[in-house]
Amino acid sequence: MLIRRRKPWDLPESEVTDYKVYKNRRQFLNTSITAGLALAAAPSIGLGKPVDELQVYKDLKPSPFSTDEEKTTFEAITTYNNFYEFGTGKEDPSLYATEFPDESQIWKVEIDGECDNPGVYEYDDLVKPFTMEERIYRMRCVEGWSMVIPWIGFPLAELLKRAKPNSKAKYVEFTTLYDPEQMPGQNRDVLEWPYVEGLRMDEAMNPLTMISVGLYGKELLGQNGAPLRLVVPWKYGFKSIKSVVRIRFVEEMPQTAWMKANANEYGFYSNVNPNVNHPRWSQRRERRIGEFLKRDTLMFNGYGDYVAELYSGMDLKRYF
Ligand SMILES: Nc1nc2c(c(=O)[nH]1)N[C@H]1C(S)=C(S)[C@@H](COP(=O)(O)O)O[C@H]1N2
Ligand SMILES: [Mo]
Repeated sequence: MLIRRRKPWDLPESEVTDYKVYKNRRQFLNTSITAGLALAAAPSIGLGKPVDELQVYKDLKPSPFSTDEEKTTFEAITTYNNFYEFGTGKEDPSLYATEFPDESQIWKVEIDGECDNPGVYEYDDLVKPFTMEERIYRMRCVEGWSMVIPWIGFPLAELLKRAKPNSKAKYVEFTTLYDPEQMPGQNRDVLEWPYVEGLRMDEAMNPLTMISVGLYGKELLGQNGAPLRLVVPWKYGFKSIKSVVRIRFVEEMPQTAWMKANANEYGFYSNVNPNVNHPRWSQRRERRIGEFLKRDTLMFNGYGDYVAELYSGMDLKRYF
C-alpha cells in the first residue's frame, strides 16, 4: 500500500500554535514522569516507532461524518494517551509502546460466538477487503478532555456482516491482547485483564462505529491501539478499545473491564451525556486538548442526529 513519508512536524501552519501550547505542558509532564521512573530503562520521550517509517495511506475516501473542527495535533494525539496496558500515566503509552506490537508476530483477530461464519483472520486478510476512509471525529474522554482525531479505517458493520451473526447475537464483545511481556501494565491489577469492551448489536452496526487502522494518514502507533482498534465517537473514550484480538457475538450483555472495576461509575452504555454526571465529577464541560477555555459537552458528543434513536424510550440516567 503506501508510501510517502510525512513527518509530524510537517503540519499545516494552523496547527503550529496549538502544538506550542501543548508542548509547554508536555515538558512539565515529562519532567515529573521521568522523575518517578528512575528504575525504568526509559527510552527518550518519543513517538513510538519512527514516524517516517510508518505506512502512509493514500487515496482515502473522505467521509460525510467528518467534523470540520480544528484537528488536535499529531503530537498530542500520539503522546497524551490512555492505554493502561502500558501504565496509567498519560505519557506511559508513548514511552513504553515503542516496540509494540511486536512486528515479528503475525497479528490475528478471532471472530467467534453467535455467528455462522466464525474464523481467525490475519491482520492483512482482515483489512484487505476494505476501502480506507478518513473520518475526523470528536472524541471525548470520561475524564473531561477531548480531541479531534482524523481516523483512518472502515465501518465495523462491514466486518461484522462477513461473520454472519445469527439471531442470538444481541451484543458484540471485544477483547484486547493479553501479553504481560509486551504490556507491562498488565502485571498490575488496576483493571482485570485482558481489557474487554462491548456494544449492543445495533450500536455495533451503526454506520458511525468504525475500526481504525490509522490516523493522520498513517498507520496506527502502538500507543493509539495498533494494529486495529474500535472507534465509537458518541461514547466516552474507554469504549474505543485498543489492540483488539477477539470479536465475539454474544447473547448476554458483556461485562466490560470498567464495569468490573467500578460498576457504579462506569456503565455499559457510557454515552457522552452532559446531563448525567460521573459520581465524582460533572460531565457538563470539557477541555479540548490544545485549548485553554473549556467548552460545553454535547449530548452524544454531538452525534445525536445519527444515534439518538438507538436509545429512544430508555432512561439514560439509569442506563448510563
Ligand atoms: N485496551 C485498552 N483500550 C483503551 C484504553 C485502555 O486502557 N486499554 N483506554 C481507553 C480510554 S479511557 C481512552 S480515552 C481511549 C484513548 O484513545 P487514544 O489514546 O488513542 O486517544 O482509549 C480507550 N481504549
Ligand atoms: Mo478515557
